[in-house]
Amino acid sequence: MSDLIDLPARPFPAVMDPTRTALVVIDMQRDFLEPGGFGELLGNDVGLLRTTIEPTRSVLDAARAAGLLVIHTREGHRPDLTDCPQSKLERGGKRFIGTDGPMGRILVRGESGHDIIDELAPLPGEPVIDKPGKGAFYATDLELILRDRSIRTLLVCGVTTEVCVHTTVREANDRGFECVVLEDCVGSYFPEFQRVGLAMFEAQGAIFAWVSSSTAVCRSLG
Ligand code: C5J
Repeated sequence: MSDLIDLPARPFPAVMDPTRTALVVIDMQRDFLEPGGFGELLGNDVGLLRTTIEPTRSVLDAARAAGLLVIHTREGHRPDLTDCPQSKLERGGKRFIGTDGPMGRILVRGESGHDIIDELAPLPGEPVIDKPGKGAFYATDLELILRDRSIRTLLVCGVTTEVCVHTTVREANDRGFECVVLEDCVGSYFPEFQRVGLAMFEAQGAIFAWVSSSTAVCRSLG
């Protein structure tokens, strides 16, 4: 039996077993966090997402030191774009995915922009899930990897709060995983979406997630 942790969280503490907890870091890719990528081409200020880097780095360090399973995800597509639906390619009447940018072809696997930012680079042995959709469970082997390790709880960091983080947490919750979203480690290009996105997780008695912070996780794991 391992020791359970009462992680300070909203709307009430989240009980987690560290041996059955994974840290999932969603889409901390250059294409979302650095100038010239997909996020900026869509008209967004990437600076709003970059505040998540330092706290996520602290959580990564704490999770690695505590021996938690650490999983990274990347949103992107095959070079021939056969896994990118036309509807996604031409959303909003503009086409960015697959076109050339300063960091290579936008959201295409193997290109520099598609990769995870240096500050949060995966260590050898940490699974990296390449996902064609917004949710990390859709068309990936994430669930298989989590079930194989008997994981129950996911600590969730990443971008963007209202898109890939929300979609992934909803998918995880429906599969029976308990999700704790770390509020300073998830980011949105829209402050209003960040505020409401976080409120939605914890509403109605943690309807599909708890909300905690990097400090709470680092203290609890430490
Ligand atoms: C978006 C993501 N926002 N990772 N992707 O298109 O949230």
